[in-house]
Amino acid sequence: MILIGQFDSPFVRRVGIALELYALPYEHRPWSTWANAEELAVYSPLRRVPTLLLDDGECLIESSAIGSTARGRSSMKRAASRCNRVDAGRQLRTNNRIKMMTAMSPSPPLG
Ligand SMILES: N[C@@H](CCC(=O)N[C@@H](CS)C(=O)NCC(=O)O)C(=O)O
Repeated sequence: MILIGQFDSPFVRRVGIALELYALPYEHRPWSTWANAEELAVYSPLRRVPTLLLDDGECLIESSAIGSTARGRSSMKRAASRCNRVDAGRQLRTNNRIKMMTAMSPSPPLG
């Protein structure tokens, strides 16, 4: 899967965090809706991010729809897995990537 969009967008962050938490592997292309408008239009005619390209070539827009798809794929992956142990190393890497994404948020952290 390929996630298109920069993490300064709350919608892109939302999707990035979901993919991390669901442990779904993805490539990130931090394209700008302005600077990369023409490349983006190939996948997202409205030139909006987040845009998620699935491995079968399907292209999803709208963070809520992408989140639902990610949740569905995660459930399928877990069902297919014989062993569901928590991998502490992976959990730490996930936490660090999420921290990196949220550090790009222009608003101060809550709480
Ligand atoms: N409802 C959309 C909102 C996405 C959105 O507004 N993305 C902004 C970036 S934060 C965007 O692509 N703006 C460029 C434009 O609308 O031309 C979602 O949840 O994915």
